[in-house]
Amino acid sequence: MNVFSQPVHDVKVSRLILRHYLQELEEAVESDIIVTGAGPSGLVCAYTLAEKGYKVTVLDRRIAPGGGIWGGSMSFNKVILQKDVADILNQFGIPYTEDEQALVVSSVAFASKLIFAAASHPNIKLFNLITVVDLHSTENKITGVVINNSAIEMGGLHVDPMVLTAKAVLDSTGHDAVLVNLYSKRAKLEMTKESFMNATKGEEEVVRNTRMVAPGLFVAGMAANNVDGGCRMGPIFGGMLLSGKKAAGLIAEYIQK
Ligand code: 48H
Repeated sequence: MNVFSQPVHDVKVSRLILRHYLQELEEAVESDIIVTGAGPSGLVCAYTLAEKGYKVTVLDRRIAPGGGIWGGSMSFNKVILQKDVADILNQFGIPYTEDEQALVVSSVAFASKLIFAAASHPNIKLFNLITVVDLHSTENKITGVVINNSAIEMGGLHVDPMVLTAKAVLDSTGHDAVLVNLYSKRAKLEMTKESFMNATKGEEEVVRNTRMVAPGLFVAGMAANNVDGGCRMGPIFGGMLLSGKKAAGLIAEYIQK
C-alpha cells in the first residue's frame, strides 16, 4: 500500500511553486509599504501596519529573515530587553524570564516568533533572498525600491533589476542603512554614522532617531542610529521593537495625509 493517497508529481511541484510565488511577487509590485530588512525593527513595523489593514511587502537579502537576532551576544543565544516591552513580547507569544529588573529571551525563540508572525500574516508578503539595490522616485517622493535576486548580486552578474512600488518605504537594514545611503548619493542629507557602544544611550536614541528622512522614506532600528549618530547598544532589543512601532505610526500618518 502507498503511503500517500494522492501522490504529487514533479511537474506539479514546479508548477505550483511558480504559480504561487509569481502571483505573490506580482501582487507586491504595488503595495502600501515596503519594509527593507526583516530584522526586529522591520518585522515589528510590518506587523503593526499589517494589523492596521495596510498591504506590506517585506524584503530581506538573506536566506533567513531575523537580522541580527539569531546569534544573541557573541554566539551566546540570549538577548536582553527592558521590562517596558513585556507587552510586545506577550503580543508575539515570545517567552521571557525576568532577572535583575530586565527580561531575558532566547534569541532563537525571539527571531522565529517575529518571523512567523510576519510571514503568516495575510496582509504581509515576505520575500527572502531579495536585495534592494536602489530607490524608485516619483515627483520628489520615494515611491518604491529597485530589487534583484541576492544570488545575482553576490555573483556580480550584470542582470537588470526590477521595481516594486509603494506609498512609503522603510529602511530597516541595520548598521548599513542601505536605503538612506542610496538616497544621500542623489540628495543633500547629513549623515553622522553610528557612535560607540553605550546600551543606555543607544536604546533611547534609536527610538528618538526613528523618523521620515525624505518624503516617503523612513528609517528605523540600527539604521536610524547610523543616520543620526546614535550609539550602538549590543544585544539589547527593546529599542528595536519600539522603533518598529514608532515607524509604523509615522508611516500610517504619512499615508493617510
Ligand atoms: C534587503 C537587506 C539589505 C538590502 C540589509 O540588522 P538588523 O537586525 O536590523 P535592526 O535595525 O532591526 O536590528 C538591529 C539589531 O539586530 C542589531 O544589529 C543590534 C541591536 N546591534 C547592536 C550592536 O551594537 O551591534 O536586520 C537588518 C536586515 C538583515 O536581515 C539584512 O539581511 C537586511 O536587513 N538587509 N535586505 N536588501 N540591501 N541590507
